[in-house]
Amino acid sequence: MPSCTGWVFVVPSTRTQINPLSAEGTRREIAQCKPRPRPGESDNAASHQNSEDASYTSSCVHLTLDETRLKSFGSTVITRIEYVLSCLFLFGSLTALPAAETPRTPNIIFILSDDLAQGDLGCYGQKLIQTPNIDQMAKEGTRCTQTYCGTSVCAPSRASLMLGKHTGHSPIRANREIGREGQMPLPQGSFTVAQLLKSAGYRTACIGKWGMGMFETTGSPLKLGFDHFFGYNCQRHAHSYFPKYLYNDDQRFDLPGNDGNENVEGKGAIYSQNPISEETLNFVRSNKDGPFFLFYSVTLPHGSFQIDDQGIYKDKPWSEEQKNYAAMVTRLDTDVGRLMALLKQLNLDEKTLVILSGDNGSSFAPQSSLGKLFDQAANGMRGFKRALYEGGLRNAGIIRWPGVVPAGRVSEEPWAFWDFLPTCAELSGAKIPATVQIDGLSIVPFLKGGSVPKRDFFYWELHEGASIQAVRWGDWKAVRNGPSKSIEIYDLKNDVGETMDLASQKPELASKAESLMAAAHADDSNFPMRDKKENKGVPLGK
Ligand SMILES: [Ca+2]
Repeated sequence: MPSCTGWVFVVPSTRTQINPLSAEGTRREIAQCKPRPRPGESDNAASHQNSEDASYTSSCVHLTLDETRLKSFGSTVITRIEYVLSCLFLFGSLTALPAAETPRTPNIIFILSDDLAQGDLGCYGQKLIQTPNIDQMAKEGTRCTQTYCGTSVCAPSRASLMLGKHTGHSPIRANREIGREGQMPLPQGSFTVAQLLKSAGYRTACIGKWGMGMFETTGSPLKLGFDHFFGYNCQRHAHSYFPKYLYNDDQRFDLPGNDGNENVEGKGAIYSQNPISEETLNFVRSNKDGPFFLFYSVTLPHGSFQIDDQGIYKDKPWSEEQKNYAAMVTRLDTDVGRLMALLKQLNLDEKTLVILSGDNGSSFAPQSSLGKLFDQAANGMRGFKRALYEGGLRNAGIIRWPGVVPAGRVSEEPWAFWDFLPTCAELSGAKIPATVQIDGLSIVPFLKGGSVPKRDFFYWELHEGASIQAVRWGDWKAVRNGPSKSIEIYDLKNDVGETMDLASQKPELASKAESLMAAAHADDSNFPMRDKKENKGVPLGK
């Protein structure tokens, strides 16, 4: 990290309240969308504002949204950034530091789509939904067919990713709403991958959706290692793509003209993915001298199935839901493409590890009209969101880092979300505190062309209704759909669809699975093992 003294002061200009759609040519300042520099740190923004949407002047920093262009382009909100910095003497002194004094560790971007199905992507066999940019990313990197989510719904899957723990040890093991807005927070003492990377000098941002604690709780992303947050904190709030507001750090970021309707008929002036996407680009531009960690927790294509433009699907003979869903997946792809293009433009390709996945399997049953049309289960997996069969747990796993991660490799080697934290530790050189227990293993050797580490087992549980569990060791998979239910045994090598329960034929495997489940599961009073709902538990961390 470059050393420096003093502050760079960031001063938002005066905000005005003007209806964006009635004020032709008037730019309304909507927020300062840039991570705030901290004492002793430089503001890198000054060195790289060369794009057509950005200009560099001098004296304060603010982000403006060009309202005329917003109206003209309809679905595409084009933000314009005017960076103005005081303390130019500080910038001058920093640029004079020799590069050799700042050895690099890679930038890390984890793109986590919400409710994406592996089978939604062309590179995993999708025929109807177009995803050219993600397919290209897969060609340029490694495509994993057995990347496992933390579990099969949002919050606990994300907690597993953030904490490096499987759901037998994680403090979040179900989606659980707390109050009118927000979910059960990560408790005091949680140690996230963002805290880890921050300790190694990374600038960190979560942009998109959080869902693990509102700002006043112990689960606030801003208390757990993220320098910057932008988007939805609450999962339910994220059901609207035309929300009345998002959050910029912990401050409301109003989106005038939106109705906030969480149903499919929601409408508005600003599709939330527009400012969210722009903010990811802003963060990368502002931190191009790195290292940075971007947790791009994109809400697409989670319901409600709202889209501002059905694009190439508009005239398809499909239902509105089918057209909207396809357009949402393609919109995800388009914005991934924009991010990849920016990395290339900034010469960050070979300095940046990018991983793309989804937080749980498809939200559609294979036999539903949408599931059938898009044939998301074409790869033969059983189950979907909220189940612990492979269709609920396996997701896309596309890993790109030119020059390091093999290009064009397709791997069946399994790894899981809880491997991400120790992988980041090895990449960054950051130390995981001795008091922090994790379950994951670093997959850095795999990233570099080798194999995933050997391990005894993978484990999942979920407490939505009945407490369900699954364990995989080798090619054997066990599922128990409630503590009093029988253990099912499947041979994934020959039966990825988990169609033939071998428990009665192989009782020794059922016994082994029971032992593994017992070893992996730590009791948590918030998530007692139950056969039936309902289990509200006690809110943590208020
Ligand atoms: Ca989800």
